[in-house]
Amino acid sequence: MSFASFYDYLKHRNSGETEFLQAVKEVYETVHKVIMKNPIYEKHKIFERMVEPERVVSFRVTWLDDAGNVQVNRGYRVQMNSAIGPYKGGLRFHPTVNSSILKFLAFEQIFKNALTSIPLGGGKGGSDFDPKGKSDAEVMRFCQNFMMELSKHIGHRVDVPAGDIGVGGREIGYLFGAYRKMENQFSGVLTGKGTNWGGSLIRPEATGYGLIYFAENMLAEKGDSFSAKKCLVSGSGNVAQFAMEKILEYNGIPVTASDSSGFIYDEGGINSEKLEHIKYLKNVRRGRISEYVDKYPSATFYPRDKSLDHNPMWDIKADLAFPCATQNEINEKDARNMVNNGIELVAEGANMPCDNDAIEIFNEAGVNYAPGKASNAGGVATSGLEMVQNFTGSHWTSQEVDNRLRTIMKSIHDNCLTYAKEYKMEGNYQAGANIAGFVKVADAMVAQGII
Ligand code: NDP
Ligand code: 2IT
Repeated sequence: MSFASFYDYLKHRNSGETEFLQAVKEVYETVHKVIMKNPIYEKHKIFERMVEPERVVSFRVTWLDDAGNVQVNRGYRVQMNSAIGPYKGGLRFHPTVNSSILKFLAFEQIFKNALTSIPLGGGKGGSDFDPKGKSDAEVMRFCQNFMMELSKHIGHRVDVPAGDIGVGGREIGYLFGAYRKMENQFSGVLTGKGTNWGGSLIRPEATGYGLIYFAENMLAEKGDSFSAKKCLVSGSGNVAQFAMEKILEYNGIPVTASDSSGFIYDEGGINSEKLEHIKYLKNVRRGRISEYVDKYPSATFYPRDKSLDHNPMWDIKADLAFPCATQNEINEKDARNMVNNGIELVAEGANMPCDNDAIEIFNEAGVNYAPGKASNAGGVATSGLEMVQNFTGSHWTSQEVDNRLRTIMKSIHDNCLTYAKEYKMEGNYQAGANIAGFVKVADAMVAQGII
């Protein structure tokens, strides 16, 4: 099928699902020539099958708020592809969650998980529930009611959810407690668990650390390093915090952090002490990044201005950029600003933070660009290591897990370059990641027949 007719077919079947269509288009543009070269993929309709979830469940979640009012939310699990392993992927609790967002995330997860070299299929789930401003008791009641339905569809050999935006250690605890009680079973059904009840050391750090290990490999490839490099980081949650921690360890200088209300710019650099304060603000107080300037008045807070067609944070002159908040946070205009300011490298901590126009601009300008499917895969890879520890009843040291994470990130990096070279797109991590992930899953689907 030609690209144009495939895209028409896709739009017709998934009308209005803009994020899902965007994610599929991005992959299809790079794997199209692989499909053309291998008629077996076309014959088996591999790509048409990959864009059709194996199963989607959508369910009502009813819970009582602290005032005794009944609240109704919608829960989902998208089980996208299990050709190479059980469904695996996070749960997102955010008011913007809908079927398009979760299908895009589950679709990307197929290729990301294939890159980790651990046998994991692709899935994603979540709810339009907003944990912001809710008490611990409200979050607990929501999680218990969410799990009442989700538990029917998951299992440690079937589908293993984890965290994502709005789902961290607290939520995983409540979800795991509810599952254990309902199923009368202590199993590795979720990852990101506490370390004294089946969790892996380094899982909380893994996405951010893995991102910086990946970027370090990209820089090393060009004979460069993090030393004294000014870094733009967006977000201030799990991924952003541990990315900044590792940047500091490598002597880079993070100068920004953000949340949905705006960003802070600290020209002098966010050092370890300041980063500890961000962790306290976001994890303990569950406050806003704007409060950073109360303690460090030499920094500036810029409130989010929705009337602008770009984000001024990406217009700050810097060497490296790590978008770690959410999808579509870098558009064409932002990318142009970054290129004009001489940005050297952009590595995605978030999923799909750069839109397709922005990626094109980076590629044309020769910016060293890493797609999230490769550069943020350290989180799910370490979830895979947590599953291995749960299956074998072992508990590895931080050093052991961290060493494995480093090795995995290096091998994903090298694998991207190998595949990019094979398909004559040397140095293109985007093409390399998509093709490497695609080929692995496609071959498994062919081998397993028409199902
Ligand atoms: P967190 O909930 O810990 O943090 C999310 C951060 O992004 C917060 O600072 C949040 O601000 C900000 N944010 C969320 N939505 C928006 C928005 N619409 N506009 C601006 N800022 C926003 O989530 P994570 O750090 O875990 O996830 C960040 C990204 O990384 C996501 O894209 C996620 O899919 C991806 N990812 C996460 C992995 C993990 O292991 N956790 C693994 C791989 C990828 P606020 O506090 O205002 O909501
Ligand atoms: O986007 C992601 O890879 C995650 N949110 C982590 C998924 C996982 O299963 O650890």
